[in-house]
Amino acid sequence: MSKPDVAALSMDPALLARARQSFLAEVGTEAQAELATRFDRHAPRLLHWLSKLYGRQPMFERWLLSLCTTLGTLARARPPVLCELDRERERDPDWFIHEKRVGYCAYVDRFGGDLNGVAERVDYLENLGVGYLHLLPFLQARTGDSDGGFAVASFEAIEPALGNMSDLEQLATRLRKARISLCADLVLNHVADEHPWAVAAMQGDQHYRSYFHLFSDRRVPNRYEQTVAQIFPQTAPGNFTYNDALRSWVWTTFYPYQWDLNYAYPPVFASIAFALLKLANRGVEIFRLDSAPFLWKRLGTPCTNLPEVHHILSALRAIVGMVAPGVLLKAEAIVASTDLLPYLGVGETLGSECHLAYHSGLMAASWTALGEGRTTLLRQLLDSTPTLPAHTGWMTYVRCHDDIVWGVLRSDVEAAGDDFTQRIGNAAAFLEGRRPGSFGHGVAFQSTDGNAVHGTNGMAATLVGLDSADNADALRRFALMYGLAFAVGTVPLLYMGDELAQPSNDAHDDAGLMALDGRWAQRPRLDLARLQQRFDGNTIAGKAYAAIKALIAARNDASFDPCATVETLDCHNEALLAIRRGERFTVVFNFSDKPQPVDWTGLHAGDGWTTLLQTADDAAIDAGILPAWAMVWRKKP
Ligand code: OTU
Repeated sequence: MSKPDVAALSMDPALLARARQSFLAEVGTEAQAELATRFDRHAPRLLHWLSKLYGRQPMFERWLLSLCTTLGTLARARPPVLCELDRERERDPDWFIHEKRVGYCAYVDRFGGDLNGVAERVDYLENLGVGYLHLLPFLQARTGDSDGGFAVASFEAIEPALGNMSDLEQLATRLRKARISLCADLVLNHVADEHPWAVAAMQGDQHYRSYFHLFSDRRVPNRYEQTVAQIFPQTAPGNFTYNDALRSWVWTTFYPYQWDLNYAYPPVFASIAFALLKLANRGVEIFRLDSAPFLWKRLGTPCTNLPEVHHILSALRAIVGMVAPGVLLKAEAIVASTDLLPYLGVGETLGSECHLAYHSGLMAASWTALGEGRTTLLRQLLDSTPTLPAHTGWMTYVRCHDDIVWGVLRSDVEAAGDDFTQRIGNAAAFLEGRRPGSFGHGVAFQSTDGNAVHGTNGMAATLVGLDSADNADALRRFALMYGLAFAVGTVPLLYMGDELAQPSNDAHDDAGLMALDGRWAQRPRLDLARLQQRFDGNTIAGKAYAAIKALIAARNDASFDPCATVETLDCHNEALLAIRRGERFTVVFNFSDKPQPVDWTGLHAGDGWTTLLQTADDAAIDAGILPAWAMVWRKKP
């Protein structure tokens, strides 16, 4: 697939020439050629989208030129080692795909205490086989509740309890030596009410008041509320919060202390772009664009996934291409599958949006399959997942710090002709231990009404029942869920503690947090006792650790082609899911509680194929039987 023709982009050539001058001003002759090439490659797209978004604003040209001047300054400030990385990755833009990197996601404090503590655990990650570390928000957060750091009070400082900027740089360097890319959250939809922009707005500064969506009375908010969904309907109902100092209602999609930024005001875009690039210059290699779907609002719409969101992301991508081309952008868009692909760039933003996106629908469908004991929805999801645009990939995962957001499946369930609340409500209730035969001990999130489905909380081990029973079935369910993520993802993501089968959080000192926000159930501290047990095959931790290591090893086998498209195969059995990835790699998963026959020849993975990984005894497999919740990875040598 080719990039959209630069000539087809609309912008004023005279303005482009002046922007080029601003960008290249004061660049030494040495760097000039390289930066000029990057400008010529990416700036037409930047100007195209920015003109579209902001071209009608007064002073647009002056703003744009000053933006380009600052981008030039940030490009010049980029440290030489990172410039080298940029060049390498420009030569090989698919590096993150064919290097078969496995991700790991953790809170800084819960994993290592602080940034230096994380640095001390780099060996652990290296030995595990991780090539990508996503640290949840570590920038300075507001005091008191901060939504786990997602209420950012400063983009320029580290949360004091976690360290400082120099610790961050050292950690990034240490990670890079181990070939682990550091991924950081860029919370770009909102800032904390303590952020200097919010404080200035409260002091009446007109410029900063424009950073937010403010309404003097309820008339307009009421109209928005008719079409905008609620993320935390119980703990933070509504999307607007009245603030006395502002004498206005302020848009707060999430918690009342998280103020949505107004991207219709150009300086917001510039401020966020600079924040991103400054962190990139400290060594952050990947940005998780938190809550990306919410960046643009329009009356009468759900105010998610609007076209302008994609224009903003495409403009950010162009900026990254100009200043820090080694950096990857990852969309956190927990949306219906049909709305998801555009985040990887399709149509007018083809090849120029995010490099990676979470496949949240697949994650939720895999839990549905486990809850239902059948794979129909999962297969439907996989079959309807469009082919990835070139140079992009899916992040696949089993659990994360958030709940399993069931709503992402609504349109798929309805397309299957089923009632969403009934079908998904049943699967969720099963995983939450509320159905006969349940093995899971998850907890419903944001819905006390037993008939409503919103989200489910819990660590993977707890949801598969590996918390209460050290049994082979539970372990197979655990491996099955991770097996799916590892078999179908471009970059599969491990969630901290899962490699040791840590159950949901039951720490007494977290009780307050959990009462406030149930998602803390899946945010335990790293269990050091389990960490010690990881090589002991007689412990649950040791078994889980071995299972994860085996998955990483199997992905590294030559038969596993990360560039190949995943296709499902027909098993004529709803309990099973079979996938093929390229010519040499096939996996069959049994999501049911009963053994199922498998016809390897019928799946064209019989003669001449060997087993790469299995979670059942040879005897059963040789007899053509896949035990309950087992999987077999086959390869053609
Ligand atoms: C993201 O969440 C983060 O992952 C959450 O931890 C934050 O609370 C939230 O943003 C606000 O910063 O925005 O696009 O439970 O999955 O809110 C989806 C719902 C998000 C989360 C959802 C998600």
